[in-house]
Amino acid sequence: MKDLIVDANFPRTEDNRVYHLGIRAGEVANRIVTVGAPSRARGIALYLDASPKPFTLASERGFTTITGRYKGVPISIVSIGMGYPNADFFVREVRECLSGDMVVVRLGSCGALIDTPVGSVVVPKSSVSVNRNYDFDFVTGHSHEPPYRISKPVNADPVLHDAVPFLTTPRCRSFYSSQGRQTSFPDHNADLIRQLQESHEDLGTLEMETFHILHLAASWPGQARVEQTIKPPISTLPVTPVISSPPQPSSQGQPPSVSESNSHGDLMTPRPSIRAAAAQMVFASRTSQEFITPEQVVEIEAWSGRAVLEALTSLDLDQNRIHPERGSVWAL
Ligand code: R1P
Repeated sequence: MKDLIVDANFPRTEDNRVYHLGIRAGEVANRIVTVGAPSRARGIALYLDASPKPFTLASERGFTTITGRYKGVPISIVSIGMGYPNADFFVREVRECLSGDMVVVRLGSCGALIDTPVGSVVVPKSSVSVNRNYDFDFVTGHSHEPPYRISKPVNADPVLHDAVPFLTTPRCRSFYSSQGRQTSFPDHNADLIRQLQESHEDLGTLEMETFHILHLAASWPGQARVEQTIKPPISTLPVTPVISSPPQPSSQGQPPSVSESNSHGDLMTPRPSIRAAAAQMVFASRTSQEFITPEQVVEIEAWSGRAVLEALTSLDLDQNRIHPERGSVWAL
């Protein structure tokens, strides 16, 4: 860390850069493609307009943000690495850098449980979470607890659903144990995929970030409520629940925060939204055990990346509900 941080609650630098992504308002656009690998982000960015020259920021924590225009429409490509904690940093920190509506499509890789060849793309209508249960005794295998917990589904925005089959996609906390892979650890997961398929008959793919992105989008104030089945942990200690409230809108003369304001800096009504969906490139077939080749990766990332850019930029967003161009890195 080389910059002075001025806020312990939502850490930012003195010039308003968020702590992990390193960006500030005006460096991320309302339409966003998020990917796992920086090379994928750079590959998709090759399709951006030459002018204005795309802005690129690689943060110290491994996030890369590339912002420019595609066919004239402002768009960002953000590489977040792997796992739900990084997805969490991404959604929360981008949201605080963005006025107006936020529209996110994750373009990630996955393993397919259905009989679809590697190199195809699946667009899930919803996602469930598979969580390793730390209260299960993985050493002895004796426990009143199940080794894994499976959540209820959370839905994607219906934006990408027209052209491809509707499937349910679980998000798994880990690549190995929660995806039913057998390793040297006693993961008690030999039956996990069968259980998943029994509980969600249209289960299609396994990956690690989609559920959390969809869940945060659905949890954003003003969005449809998401139901959860995950039980709270059992504690033997007395606990006093404390419910925190989000900061109140600026009724006491404070200007609205970036995340609740419109392109004029005024409080936006209705509130800014977050819409999220995912497209998942099948890199591994869990039925045939086939794995994608490097040549196929180049090919699939190119055409699916372009398809996601097209899908996002053809979305009709209200011009009064987008981040101001003035002062932004996409200003012409
Ligand atoms: C595991 O190899 C990683 O690949 C998948 C998983 O979700 C996990 O992040 O997605 P990405 O290719 O987008 O990283």
